[in-house]
Amino acid sequence: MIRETFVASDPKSAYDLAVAKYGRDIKLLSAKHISYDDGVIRSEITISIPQDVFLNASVINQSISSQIKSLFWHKGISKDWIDDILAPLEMMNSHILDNKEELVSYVFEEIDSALSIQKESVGEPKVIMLVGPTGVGKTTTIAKLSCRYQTTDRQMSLINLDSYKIGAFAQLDEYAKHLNIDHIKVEDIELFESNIVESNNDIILIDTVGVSPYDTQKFMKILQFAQTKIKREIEVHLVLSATTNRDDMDDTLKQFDPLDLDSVIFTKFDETKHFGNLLGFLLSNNLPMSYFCMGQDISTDIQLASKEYLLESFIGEIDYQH
Ligand SMILES: Nc1nc2c(ncn2[C@@H]2O[C@H](COP(=O)(O)OP(=O)(O)OP(=O)(O)O)[C@@H](O)[C@H]2O)c(=O)[nH]1
Ligand SMILES: [Mg+2]
Repeated sequence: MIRETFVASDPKSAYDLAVAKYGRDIKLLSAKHISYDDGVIRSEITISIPQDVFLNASVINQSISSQIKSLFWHKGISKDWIDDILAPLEMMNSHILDNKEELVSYVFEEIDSALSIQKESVGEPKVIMLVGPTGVGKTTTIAKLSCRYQTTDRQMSLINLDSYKIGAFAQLDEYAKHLNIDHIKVEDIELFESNIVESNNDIILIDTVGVSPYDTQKFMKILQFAQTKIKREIEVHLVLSATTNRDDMDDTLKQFDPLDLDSVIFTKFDETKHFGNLLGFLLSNNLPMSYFCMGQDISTDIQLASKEYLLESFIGEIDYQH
């Protein structure tokens, strides 16, 4: 039980104040008249409030901006980020802070301008390496990108650096044969470099072994490949599943950050309806996103990352009317 004291000119008025704040589920514990320093005698009552009633009332009595802040925190946007974007409004004591609807649209506009997209240049030569934890869909996404880039006249080939997982080569080779693209397995760094440097292919896609955020040994091997000193620049994209929780996304990023990541590709959009974690992750880490994948079909289930798509999916999660 939580206790609170109310003061008014008479006991009934003091009790009415308590009811106005907490409703009728309160219990009167004591009532007394007290002579105050200004010489006036007032009535002071003490009530007890059930915990759930107290918590509900605290939410209702919060300022609109606190309510909206906690709404976004609960959906995965970090406290620091939301505090920072509301700080200028609070400093100006802006009227936007008094209107839930306006405040929510303000936050959405800020999210929209903070997100960044890595532009796709389909027709340009490039070397792309996908990295990420196990099972997030790296190999499937390599196949999806091959399909996508096949629409250009560029020559393309695949390099497979996954010599760890049994059947890894066969998995990608199946797609490569289907798409009629060269596919080789490479284990040492010299062969890797010469393959890229001597290749006549404009587009080279590199698949890698899945690395848990805590497996330093496997990560060091990928780092060696990603940081080879060859003339052609290697774009490195981190692949994450949209279903991953925020702490694991953060640990994964910590692991892969030394690779100087170009963007994040999110897979398995079709397996979740909750995008707050993902959005909070992007906002806090200032990372561009490049593609969204939403299924297992390599010819259809990939699209360019889109702020609108993400925000429209997220907006449904923000119920600010209650
Ligand atoms: N629902 C859904 N499944 C996906 C998506 N992308 C990949 N998958 C599935 O996820 C599973 C793992 O995909 P892989 O491409 O083998 O994942 P990986 O990251 O290469 O895995 P490792 O090489 O073992 O680290 C397969 O069953 C894929 O069909 C997606 O966008 N949506
Ligand atoms: Mg794989």
